[in-house]
Amino acid sequence: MKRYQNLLLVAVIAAAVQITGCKPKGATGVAAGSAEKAYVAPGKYDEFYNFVSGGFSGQMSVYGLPSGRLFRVIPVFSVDPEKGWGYSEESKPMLMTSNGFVPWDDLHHVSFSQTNGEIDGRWTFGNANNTPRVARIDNKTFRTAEIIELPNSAGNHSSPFITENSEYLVAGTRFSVPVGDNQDVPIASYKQNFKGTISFISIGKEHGEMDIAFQLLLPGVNFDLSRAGKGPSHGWFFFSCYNSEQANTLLEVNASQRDKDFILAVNWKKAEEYLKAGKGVKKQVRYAHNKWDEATHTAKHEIRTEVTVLDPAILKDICYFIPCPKSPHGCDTDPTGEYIVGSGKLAAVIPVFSFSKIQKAIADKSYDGEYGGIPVIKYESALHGEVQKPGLGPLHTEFDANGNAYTSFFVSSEIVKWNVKELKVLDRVPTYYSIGHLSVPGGDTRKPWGKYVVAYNKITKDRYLPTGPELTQSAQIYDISGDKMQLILDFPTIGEPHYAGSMPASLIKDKSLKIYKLDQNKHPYVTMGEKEAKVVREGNKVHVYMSSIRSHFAPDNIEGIKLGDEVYFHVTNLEQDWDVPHGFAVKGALNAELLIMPGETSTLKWVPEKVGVYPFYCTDFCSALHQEMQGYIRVSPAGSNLPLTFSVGKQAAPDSTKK
Ligand code: RUQ
Ligand code: CUA
Repeated sequence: MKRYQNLLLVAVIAAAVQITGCKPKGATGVAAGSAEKAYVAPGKYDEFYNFVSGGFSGQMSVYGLPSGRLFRVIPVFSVDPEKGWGYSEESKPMLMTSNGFVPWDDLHHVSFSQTNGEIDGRWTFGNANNTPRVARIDNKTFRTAEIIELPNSAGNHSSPFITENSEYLVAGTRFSVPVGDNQDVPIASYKQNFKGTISFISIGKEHGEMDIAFQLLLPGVNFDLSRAGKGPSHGWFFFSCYNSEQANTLLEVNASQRDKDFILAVNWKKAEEYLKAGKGVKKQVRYAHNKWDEATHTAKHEIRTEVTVLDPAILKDICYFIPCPKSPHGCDTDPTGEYIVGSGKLAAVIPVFSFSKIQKAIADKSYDGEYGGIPVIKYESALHGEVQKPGLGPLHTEFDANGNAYTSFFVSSEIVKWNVKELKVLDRVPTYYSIGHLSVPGGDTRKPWGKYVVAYNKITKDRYLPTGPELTQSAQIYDISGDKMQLILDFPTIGEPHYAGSMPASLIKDKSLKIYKLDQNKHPYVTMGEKEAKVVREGNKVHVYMSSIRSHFAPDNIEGIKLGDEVYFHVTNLEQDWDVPHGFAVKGALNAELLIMPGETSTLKWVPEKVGVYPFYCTDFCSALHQEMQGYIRVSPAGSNLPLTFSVGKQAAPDSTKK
């Protein structure tokens, strides 16, 4: 009977999910007069930077809050022809993996570096959900500075969550897979052969360099989301897991059987001790580590071959499972670090666990047996309490500084505010529609700034002008400064937003880089000034040392290229002024443009396939005479003996056409 009820609940919720939830009808949701709270006058700055994941676009976008104005799309895991990311010779290595060049991924979560549990503004991290990787973005340049791949992992979803002094980022695998030497096993042998792993990525104190410190080998469940402990729970990590049924097919039914799945509590300080004591096992693997070098304006790609694995089924006091109703998604720790909120997608309550009770349960061995060799703490022994009747389909929870939690409900399309200690629902507002994540500035840290909660919605039917079969995804900003949440603005987003984070503009704004200093440019093919511009042939490789400055290239006439040549345009932007990039594009190139920042060198590879004279030009409207910023390159037949020549400002004599 119980099982039948479960199936019924699943069916009801699945049906509700398909019709995209209970849509609030009619109203725009904005009360008169409240929209001006989102108004930032022309020429004025926003109060917060909002970094938003781009989902299946693979990128991250940066908006202002509360205006919702889009400032920048940062290319991370996907090629971006607008900025030449993944097209320039310098940036191609950033997208290399152990599988080769991967031009796309699925970025779900963002995370900021922290010091003492507060956002410090230095770096932003993002996860690749498909080919498991984590990226670090330098907040000074708004550019992806480093990408590390994760071996023994398949689908890096519970990532990249961070500890309160940026000791580690975690990356838990969504899909369990066979790991180890023999991976050619029947899918039906899931229960015997499939394993999940969680990677702990260390972050260099000064420069943020990422390295895989260790991995935990875990039962074959799906790890979904995660949060680090804070304050008293610093040293611990909490992960939601579903599919504790270990189904290998039709998960929508087969992974919804059990009444409770788990939250996994990980004592990473303990793991560190075991690591020091030499209890880790070194495994031979292959994974990419790619890093951008600011001096050479070039990425380096390397393959690393070793990782250390700890087995918590043997090293008993690293991991503990806590039962959590039902297919939990979000797993969020409150600012005090005492409370851990599990959000079961199919659960009728929100369970709140207590860190101190978890510690006591472990001390008292208040267990309900084991799962995959890991102790299972009794539900009641870990539980602080349950929020009753909160809504349908809880997904994620963020916090303000006053002891309140804000939980998103996908199925009932709403945000519900409740008090963490008392577990009382205080307020609810509709979202338009089917909210996924939500975000309060600093709402996942020890110091939330409160003020707003931003909803990231999956569906926007009827909110925007139609654009064919697909409509924009969107964000909605709610003012949470009063007792009642108040919708103040909708704005469309790029890709599908999953998680996002915000921080006060003051943490980044004055440190933001304005130019790259030309005299510090260590690119091997830099052109320091126009006099150094030249073209050099090395066999069939032709290196063009080109400079760009308002409003010409040097050289801008090149002859003596032959079919079969590979031409490398190394373009240095000589400008030393803020916001004066130059672009570079060649007719017919099987490539994107370059967009070269002041003081930077970028390289476009071009293999001409037809004889002719090809124009190239600057693509970025840089000056009044931008339209004049152009040149020609002549390509002759393979056997031609035309010498290689180049020039700028050499105007042909009136009669030169006669020769
Ligand atoms: S998820 S909409 Cu990929 Cu973070 Cu919950
Ligand atoms: Cu340089 Cu337009």
